[in-house]
Amino acid sequence: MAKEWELTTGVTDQQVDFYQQNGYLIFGRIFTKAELDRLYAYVDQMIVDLPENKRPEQMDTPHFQHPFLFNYLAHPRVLDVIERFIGPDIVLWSSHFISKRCNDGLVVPWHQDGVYWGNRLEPMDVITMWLAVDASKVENGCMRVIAGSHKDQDLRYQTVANRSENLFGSELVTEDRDPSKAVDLELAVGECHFHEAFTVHGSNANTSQQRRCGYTMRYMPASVRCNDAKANLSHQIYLLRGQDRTSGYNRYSSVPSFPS
Ligand SMILES: O=C(O)CCC(=O)C(=O)O
Repeated sequence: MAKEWELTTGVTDQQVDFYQQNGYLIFGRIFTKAELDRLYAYVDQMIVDLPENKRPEQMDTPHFQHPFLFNYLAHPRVLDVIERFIGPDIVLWSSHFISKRCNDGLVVPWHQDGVYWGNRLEPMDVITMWLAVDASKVENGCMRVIAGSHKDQDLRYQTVANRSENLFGSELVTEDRDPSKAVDLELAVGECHFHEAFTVHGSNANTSQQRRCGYTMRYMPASVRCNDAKANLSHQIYLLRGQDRTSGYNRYSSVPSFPS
């Protein structure tokens, strides 16, 4: 019989400890089935509406154009969980749908988000919640992590060999990752996992008949300074809970009104 749709609400001290030690954590469901079904239908339509030259792995910062997504990004149940990891002052850094079509979904090369983001954030302290809009399994290219790798911030990168098969253009060099510590983060639909800004992670191509769509929801403590405004980058960040702790350095956008 199929497992019931149960919500995981509290975060135990053991889970926080596991996350801190390993740089990732497989969690349960934070959204109800009705909530997830609504998101599923919404992102399905977004994919249908994509321009021909845009792949469904590339739906970066969709919340800038789709306030509806704040139903999920700013949901009190999500923020209660995030608060256990980063404290009560919570900023939305970014979000990204990475949907891999069946049979031709791209590889996500091994990388650390914090290296890609460079000096845009100081200190680099971001937690990503990865929400399974579809079931995410080895066969359809679930996310993989190298356990404990978040403690390594001096790893080396190279240009990927086959750019058209990869979502990003650079990847960790082979010598700087330990495949014996790779963990496949399989999830049922609606479940989520978390990873830290320097956790080495990636995912294989989707060679199965099942789509693999995940929603990355990224948060940072309000003490992290965002240098985007100084660098004339237009990326928007939102203070979702608590207070600014950068003495006014950060510029926050107002959370848009969104349909409940
Ligand atoms: O969806 C994936 O396979 C990779 C996700 C990722 O790179 C991220 O969440 O930072």
